[in-house]
Amino acid sequence: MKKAALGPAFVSLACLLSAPAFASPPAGQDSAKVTPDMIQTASDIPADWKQPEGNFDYVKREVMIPMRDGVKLHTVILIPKGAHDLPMLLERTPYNAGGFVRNNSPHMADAVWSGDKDWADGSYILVWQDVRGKYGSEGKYIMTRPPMGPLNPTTTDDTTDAWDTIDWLVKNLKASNGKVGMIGSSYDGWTVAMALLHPHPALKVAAPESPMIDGWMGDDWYHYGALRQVNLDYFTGQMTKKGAGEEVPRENYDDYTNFLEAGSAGDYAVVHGFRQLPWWNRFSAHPAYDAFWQLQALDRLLPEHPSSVPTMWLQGLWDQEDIYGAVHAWEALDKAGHGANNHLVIGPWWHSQINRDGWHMGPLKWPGNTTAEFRRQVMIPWFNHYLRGTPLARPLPEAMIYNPVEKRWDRFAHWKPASEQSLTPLYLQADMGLGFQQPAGGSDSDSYVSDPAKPVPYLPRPIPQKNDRWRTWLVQDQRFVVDRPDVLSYTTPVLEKTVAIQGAPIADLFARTTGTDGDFVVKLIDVYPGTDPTDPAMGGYELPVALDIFRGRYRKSFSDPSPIPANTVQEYRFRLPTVNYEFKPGHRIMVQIQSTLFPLYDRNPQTYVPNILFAKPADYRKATVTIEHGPDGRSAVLLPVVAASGH
Ligand code: PG9
Repeated sequence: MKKAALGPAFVSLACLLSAPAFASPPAGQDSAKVTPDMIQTASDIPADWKQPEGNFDYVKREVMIPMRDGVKLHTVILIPKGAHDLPMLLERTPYNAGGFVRNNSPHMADAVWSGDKDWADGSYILVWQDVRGKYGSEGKYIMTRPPMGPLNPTTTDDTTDAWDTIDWLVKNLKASNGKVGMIGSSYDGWTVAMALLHPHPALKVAAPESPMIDGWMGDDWYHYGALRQVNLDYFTGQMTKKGAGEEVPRENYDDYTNFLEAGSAGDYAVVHGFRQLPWWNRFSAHPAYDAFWQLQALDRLLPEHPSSVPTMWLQGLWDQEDIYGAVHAWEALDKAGHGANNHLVIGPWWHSQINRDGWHMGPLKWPGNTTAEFRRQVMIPWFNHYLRGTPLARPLPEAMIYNPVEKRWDRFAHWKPASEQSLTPLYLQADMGLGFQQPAGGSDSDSYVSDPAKPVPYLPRPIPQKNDRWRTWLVQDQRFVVDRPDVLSYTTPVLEKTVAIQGAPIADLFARTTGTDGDFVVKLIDVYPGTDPTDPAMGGYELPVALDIFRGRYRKSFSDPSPIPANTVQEYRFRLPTVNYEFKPGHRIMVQIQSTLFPLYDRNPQTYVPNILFAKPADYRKATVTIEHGPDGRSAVLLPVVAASGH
């Protein structure tokens, strides 16, 4: 048999069998002479390692850009090799500019993360910068640093820092065409909005994505005065270290238990050391919408300093963190006469999803990758238009809002701000009914006992702190609470015709409580037919279309809260998030009302205390809440009904 015919296995076996003869030479015959090149006493880490970048399709630069007060900000720049005349895309962040370059791939599009890949095709210079005091930047970090003025007596803010950065970029990046676009989501969207208060002339286009605009009214910190206490982790994550801080340590897996056992949000914070955090001390001293919040609310400031930069205000229909910001900034600018260069985009997305894939939102599936398609077909061509003069195949309308029922983008030449909407009341009715006709006769109110010891969860328990369902909680099937005695669910008969709504529904409740304070949660829900042959899991699904919470003490004034007179009907009127929705024949519309949404929002003690953040255990009392829908008050959700699309 020829050796070759035996194959590799045989060869290696043969080698192994014969190996011992060579592996152990007789002792004393090995040379063991030590030569100098074998010895290292200095560090094995060279002082300044340089990655050979011969095969890289980009050059990475890290620079410290000086601001007007001498503070230097750490900035990471990726320049396509051989670039000339390229626009720059700037993102300013408290989340580690260095981390936006995920790895050292020689290819720019592989080195950056997620949504940035679409910009890394060699036609943009990409720039990320750490805001003052975070990660590589010098200076002091101040949470969403208020603009210069009464709350900021210094000579810098994120408007001047953006200005100085852009000035440096256009003067120092020879490969650029001297034009800058800004993007960024959430906090980074806030930095875009700040840049717009006094933009550098080279800033030619901007897209604040899910920007934090008014932290008290409806973005990250409060919604209409109810504290989003799960964000206390954000305080420690951002402000205990210059880099990434830790989350608050937990006793239990279920945050429902953690927050319930802690008592008030303030007790929880203080036990966990928050008194050391200057932001917590300022924050907790201003639970109402006083000057502290008003003077940093960007939807108030932007119309006072309108820019001519074409701006795309973008957010998600189910944005679980900043659902208020983009739409209110756009409305404020539009109302002040700046609609021409400001556009509104609302996609079928969770918070910041624009920079990731967008095939689905929880159980709702879209016909394509809605985010990638939007980036590639709308956003980047629009930026290219202003940054390199490329003609637009299709102009961007005033508003583009996704219709999640028809699963298509609707383009609006004129989108009405909420104040111009015409509204149709959908009344609460007797026997837990809901309808467009004014209620007549029958029982005219419904009551529940709201017990702060047993608050209504916002997700089925357990709700761990690291919680995958956080991103999609706003589309959570509401059947998990529908049978609770402290949740009222009013439902229409099965619809025979489509009810289409475009705009912001308004909750208009007339209610009594035995307490002297209280919260009201209103959910507008689409109840799916009992079976769905194409998607069985959606049979009977109760999909929240729009929901929000309102803290009762603010019913007359957001800045000057007042106790609720016990057992006296009061009106609670508040706006729900903006939607573009169709309730289809065969579906039913439901309105759910409850007084807690826990632990996302802190519990209202239901006894009036000066500062709910520091309510004491004895302040938390059961209250009987009565919702009126008769002569004492016709509670309703006012819907921005429009003619159905007929598609
Ligand atoms: N929603 C986050 C945030 C923004 C601004 C202040 C605090 C938190 C974010 O995702 O950046």
